[in-house]
Amino acid sequence: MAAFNIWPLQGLWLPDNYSETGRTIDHLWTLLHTICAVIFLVTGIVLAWALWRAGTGLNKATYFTHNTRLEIIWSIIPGGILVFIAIYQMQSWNENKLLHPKELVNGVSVSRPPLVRVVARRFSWEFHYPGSDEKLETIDDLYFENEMVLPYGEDVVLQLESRDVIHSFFVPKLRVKQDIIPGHAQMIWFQATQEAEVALVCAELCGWGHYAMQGRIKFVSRAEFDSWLTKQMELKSLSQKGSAASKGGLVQTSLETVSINESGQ
Ligand SMILES: [Cu+2]
Repeated sequence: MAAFNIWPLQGLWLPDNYSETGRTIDHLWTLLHTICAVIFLVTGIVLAWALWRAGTGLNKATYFTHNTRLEIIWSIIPGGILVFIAIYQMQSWNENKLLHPKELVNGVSVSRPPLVRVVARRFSWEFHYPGSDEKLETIDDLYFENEMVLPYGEDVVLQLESRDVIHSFFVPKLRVKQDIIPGHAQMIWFQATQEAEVALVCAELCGWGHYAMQGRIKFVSRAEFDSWLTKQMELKSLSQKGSAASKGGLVQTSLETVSINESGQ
């Protein structure tokens, strides 16, 4: 893996990145693997040198119980590296996990509410959008399965929940991975940089159908997103009016009304 940090292999390991904060995660990934590669090379060279010395017969075998100076050195160096990594990654951790995006409402800065409620269950993804009342978990929510449309170029907050066991919301091209614990609503956020279609998978072994727990996320412009959402609301109210069977229930409509420019991927 370390070899993938060295030209001409550099860039072949990680998938494309469409996330604003993904760059810092990729940078950390490269840094950590470079540190690992250096340690691997240095220990390999020392080991080869020790074997060569033993083979020449220059050294007789000796026995000693400990070497205080050596033990201090090999404790301080790895300890120092770990402390450096812990401090160096703090900004990235804050951006991705602690600093919930804010927005201004009537001049007051408040936490940005979730745009979609994502419910994981064995073995699929449910996506619930607020309906015309702009509130989640009400009767007019829109419901889709395994396909989600989101706007790019702005912070998107998602509310993750599980209906049954532990799942993990993993979008490699956004560098997002978050465990979902039953009974706990977990917020995540990210900002996509461009129009794209990316894969969503479950990264927590959740049963026999785990492999099939896959979804798609389409990123479109804010204008396209708004018109798509309005259209879905209209379709839902039409369907509720027209069908007694769907009274008070959830209606699943197609996402095919949103076109994605394939070259944007
Ligand atoms: Cu799973």
